[in-house]
Amino acid sequence: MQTVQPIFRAIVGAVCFVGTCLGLQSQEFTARPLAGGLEVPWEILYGPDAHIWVTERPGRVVRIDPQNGEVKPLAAIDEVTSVGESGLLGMQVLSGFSQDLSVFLAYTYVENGFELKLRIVRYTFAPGADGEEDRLIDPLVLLEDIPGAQIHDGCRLLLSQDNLYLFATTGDAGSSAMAQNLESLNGKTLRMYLDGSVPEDNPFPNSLIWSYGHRNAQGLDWGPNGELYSSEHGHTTDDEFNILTRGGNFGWRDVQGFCDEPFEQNFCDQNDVVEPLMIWTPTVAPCGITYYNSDHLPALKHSVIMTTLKERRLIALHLSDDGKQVESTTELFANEYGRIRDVCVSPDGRLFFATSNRDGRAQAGEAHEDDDRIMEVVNPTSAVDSKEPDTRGALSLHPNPLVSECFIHADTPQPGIYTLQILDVLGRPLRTEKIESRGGEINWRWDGRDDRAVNLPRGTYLVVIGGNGGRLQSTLVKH
Ligand SMILES: [Ca+2]
Ligand SMILES: [Ca+2]
Ligand SMILES: [Ca+2]
Repeated sequence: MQTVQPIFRAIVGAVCFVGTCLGLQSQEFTARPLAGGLEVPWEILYGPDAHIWVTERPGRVVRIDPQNGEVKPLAAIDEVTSVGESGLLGMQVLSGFSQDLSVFLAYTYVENGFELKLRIVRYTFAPGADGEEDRLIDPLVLLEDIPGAQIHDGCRLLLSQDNLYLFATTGDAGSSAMAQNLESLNGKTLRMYLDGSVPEDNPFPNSLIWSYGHRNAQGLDWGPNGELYSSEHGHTTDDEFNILTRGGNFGWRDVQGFCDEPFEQNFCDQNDVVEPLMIWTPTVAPCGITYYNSDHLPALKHSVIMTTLKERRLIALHLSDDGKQVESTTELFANEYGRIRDVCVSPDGRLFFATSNRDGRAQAGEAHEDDDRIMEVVNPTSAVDSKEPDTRGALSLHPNPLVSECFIHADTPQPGIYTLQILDVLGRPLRTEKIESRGGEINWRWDGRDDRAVNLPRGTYLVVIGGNGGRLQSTLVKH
């Protein structure tokens, strides 16, 4: 059994139990609507095309321009059956830069007229030529026939950090005994190759199961040191925040939350149950999560942002330096926007969340005419105001798109040394330069290469210039 520091448990459990969590005040933050008129946006993620990709539970995929909120339909998946909590759920987008985009979708469908099942499919993104619409084509079924239900279908998807594996959470589909049954794929975290086959180094031979003993996990993201964080719905008590470990037994249905009841202790000792980092009783209904580590919203740096449906707020879980514990929490937007389903972060640290007021669970009067919405978190104390990025007119890139080189010009109010970085779409620095501002200007020619002088493939990049209290940024496309 993995243990949790008893003192930590008492502090966090007790303090959050009465709703007065440690940490920062939520009044610092406001939110602005980016796009509305959606229908139960379930997954939102920041795509390699610098758009927010959205699944809507009835079966649609749309993309949203984060600059102006324009909603661009991409696909309607006819096979989706959406009843209760089921429908089109998780999504991941894999950018191969010089290759096609792969789009992974998880959804429920009906077989034999009445059997609800879960399927994971990989599509190819086909850019529209000559004014045609972009499309998703060539569906390849990676996994199907997982028993579904109107409740507890999972299914959050997450690519591994090396883009070799796909992780998926499955719910117990209302059959709680399945969670401890290693012959069943319900109530599990699954790990597969990108063609759906079983990795040889999975913990159980010839099985997609990565971890088990889950009730219905709907949040999944990577931490700073490769931790696989997950949020999970509890029954009437014990919503959980976990670090998923290879082959780990997370207890459901025999154990809820910590191994702290006499009837749980025996099972925990015999089954090496992994305890959560944190629990919520009464339950909050946790859903999508994302690890946040940007200076754009400095008060949220190095935290996991967790959405909640029932509690209708975001909860920032501030992590210890090693990412292995939650040290304090900040609650944002309590009851201001209704049910909150998912979050995503742009490479430059803009934080977006999706409301879920049309999911059939909202209270009377809670679903407004323009629900559901994508909102952006705005921190008035932040140096960069999301409504009016200070990039316009101050940073120019020419030509953009570039083929071989690009001239980067910036007006800098302060003299001094600045750091110029070329980042990939995941925010990873590829090229870093220290540049002096002369006469209030920076001029630099980028040759399309990274720090190792390797010519970078075509794709979307981010140019960021920071220093002396300012920050400029802009998106650059390399052809
Ligand atoms: Ca997300
Ligand atoms: Ca558990
Ligand atoms: Ca317990």
